[in-house]
Amino acid sequence: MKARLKELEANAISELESVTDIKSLDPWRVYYLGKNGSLTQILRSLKNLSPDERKSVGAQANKLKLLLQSELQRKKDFLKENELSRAFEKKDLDISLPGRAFPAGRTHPITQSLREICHIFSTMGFGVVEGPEVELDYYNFEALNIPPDHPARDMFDTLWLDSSVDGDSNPMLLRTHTSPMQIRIMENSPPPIRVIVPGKVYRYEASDATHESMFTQVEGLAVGEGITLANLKGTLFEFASRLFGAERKMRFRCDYFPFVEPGVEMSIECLACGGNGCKLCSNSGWLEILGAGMVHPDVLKRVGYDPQIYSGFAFGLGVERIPMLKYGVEDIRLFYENDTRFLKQF
Ligand code: FA5
Repeated sequence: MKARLKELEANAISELESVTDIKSLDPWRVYYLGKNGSLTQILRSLKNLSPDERKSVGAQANKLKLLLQSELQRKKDFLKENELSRAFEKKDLDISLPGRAFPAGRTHPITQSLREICHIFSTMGFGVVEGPEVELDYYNFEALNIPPDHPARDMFDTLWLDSSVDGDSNPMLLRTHTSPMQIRIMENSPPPIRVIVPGKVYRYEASDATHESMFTQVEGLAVGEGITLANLKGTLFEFASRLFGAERKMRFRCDYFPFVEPGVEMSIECLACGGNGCKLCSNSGWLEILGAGMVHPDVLKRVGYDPQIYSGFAFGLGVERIPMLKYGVEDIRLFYENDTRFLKQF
C-alpha cells in the first residue's frame, strides 16, 4: 500500500507538471482527488488494514492528500498569472479601461421621507422620541379612551400577541398607531410638551393601493397652557407647505378619534391628478395624510394633568402617503416589494 502511494505521488506530480492550461487542471483533480479518485479510493480501503498498518498508511495517505491539494493550488495560481501576462503581452488586456463600479445602495424612500418630516418638525421646536412596537392594550387602547368592547376598536384591526403580562388583564399587541406614546410621554414628563414620535405600526387588514398591514406613522403631541385648535391648524399647515410647497391645497374635515375632542383629518390635493380624481385618490382629488385633534380632557386627567389648566393637540401622520403624493406613486405596496428598479428612482 505504501509503495502504491509512492507511485501515485510520482505520477500525480509529473502529470501536473505537464498541464499547461487551467481547463486541464480539473480532469487531473477529479482523477486523483475527486469522489472516486485514486487517492480517495485508497483512503476508503484503509478500513481493511490492521490497526497498526492503518495508522502508518493513513498518515502517509493524508499527507499525500494535503500535498496534492497544495500543488494543485500552486499550479492554478501559476497558470492564472501566466494567462494574465500572456494576455497583457498580446494586448488583449486594456489596463487603461476604467474599473467596473459596484452598484451603491441608497436610502429607502420611506426613510428619506421620515427624515425630512422629522427635520421639518425639529426646526419647528419638536423633540423626537421613539417607543415600543410591541405594546400593552392599556397604552394602545384603554388610556386613549378605548375600553374593551368600545366600537372604536374596529377602526384598528389588531394583531394580538399570545403572551400577556399580568394574566389576561393586560394583553399585548403590535401597536396599531403611534398614539400610545402620547400616554407614555405624558406619564413621564410634566407639561409643556412638544414632541414627535416616528415609528412602524401594524394592522390586521388586507392591503390595497393605499393601505398596507405594516406602515409608518409620525405622532405629534403638544401640551401646555392655552393651546388651541388654531395652533394645531397653524402647525400642520406650516408643516405641509414646507413639505409640499405653499401652492398645494390642503383641507381639514371633522373626524372621530376617542382620544381627541374635537377630531379632524387633514388631506392634501392629489398631485397625481392635480385634484381631478384618479386611482391614487379614489377619484376624490384628495389624499388623507393624517388624523388629529385636541387631546381629550379625560386623557389628560388619566396622566395626572389638570385639564382646567392644560390643553394640547395631537396628530398621527401616515408617512407612506407623503412620497405617494410628492412623486405620484399610485400603489403603496411598491415601497415594500423591494424591486430595485422602483427604489433606485428616489
Ligand atoms: C390614527 O392612527 C390615529 N392614531 C391618528 C391620530 C393621532 C388622531 C392623534 C388624533 C390624534 P388613522 O387610522 O386615521 O388614525 O391613521 C392615521 C394616518 O395613517 C391616516 O391618515 C393615513 O395617512 C395613515 N394610514 C392609516 N391606515 C393606513 C394603512 N393601512 N396603510 C397606510 N397608511 C395608513
